Amino acid sequence: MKRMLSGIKPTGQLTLGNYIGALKNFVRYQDDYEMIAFIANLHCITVYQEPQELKKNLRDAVALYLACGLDPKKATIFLQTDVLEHAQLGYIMACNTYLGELNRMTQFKDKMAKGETNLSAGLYTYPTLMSADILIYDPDYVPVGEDQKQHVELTRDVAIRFNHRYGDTFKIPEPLVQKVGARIMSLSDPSKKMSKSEESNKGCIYLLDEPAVARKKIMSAVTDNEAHVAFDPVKQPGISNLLQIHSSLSNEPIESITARFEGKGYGEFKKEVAEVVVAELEKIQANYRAIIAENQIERVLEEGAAKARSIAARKLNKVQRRIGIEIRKR
Ligand code: AQP
Repeated sequence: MKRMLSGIKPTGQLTLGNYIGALKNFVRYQDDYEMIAFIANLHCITVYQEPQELKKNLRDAVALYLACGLDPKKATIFLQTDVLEHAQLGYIMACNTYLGELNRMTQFKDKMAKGETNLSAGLYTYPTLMSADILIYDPDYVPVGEDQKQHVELTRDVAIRFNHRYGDTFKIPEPLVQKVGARIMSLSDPSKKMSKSEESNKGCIYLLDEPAVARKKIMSAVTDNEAHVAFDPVKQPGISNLLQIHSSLSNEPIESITARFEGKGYGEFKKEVAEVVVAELEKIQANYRAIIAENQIERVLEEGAAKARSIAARKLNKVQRRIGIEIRKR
């Protein structure tokens, strides 16, 4: 069975973007692939997080993984910090990544361009830890949203370089970016990605938003003056974003939705998008409440970490022997 790996960093509450771009696919893939799905808590602290809030977000993220349908019997679910090998391989990856490569990463460049000050060194080097997160498990595929594709490409480059220097050690993973929903945009500014840490939360739907709140955000979504429901991300980015959200959740092709709304107004269209989103949120939230009540989180994380550790420890040992820093045979 081919292996697939992905993670989410709960720097806030998980969003509809995380669900459509990542989680929903993890659930679909877990039947056909050996799925490794971790919570990237080390990546969270590249930007300051209030500790109590972070703890809550981490617990909620695990509960939401399960609530969205990840099954711990099929998928390996764990916290990154429970497998210390990630950080150690991260350092080794940093030693095999060039500054020029990190300088080209658009996520960091965007933050610099916005004039953000006091950016941490961890934020700059986080693609090297991400390479370790991936390569330590030898996955065949890494499903990601559009914004993370560049980091998986860097991972491939570093793995190829490492294999060339030290001999065949890592499998070269493929990024998997879906066609619809790879980049869900903010509802209040459709030129920006829907992000957990968006300043105003009007543009972002959180998976734990009250249905009425989510409905209101969709009804207030920024659109345009074209007055017809069409998929045109350049001229009609807001409507196109709503079409992507609808289609990803309802599985109805975008052309079929636009055909049904021929000659109808945006209000009617938004109402239907809101219904589709709210129905999905209600399902997820009912599961979430049951998972919290059943206290499943600790057990799931413990079992997942044990499975992940056994793979990661073997790989780290192999890497360290290859590069000459390990002198004991294990
Ligand atoms: N808006 C989105 N559309 C589609 N996919 C998305 N993903 C995130 N936002 C969208 C995908 O979800 C996975 C986990 O991402 P992440 O939360 O670890 O990191 P991120 O992409 O940096 O998310 P945020 O919300 O934008 O975080 P902040 O605000 O902290 O920077 C990835 O596969 C990602 O592509």
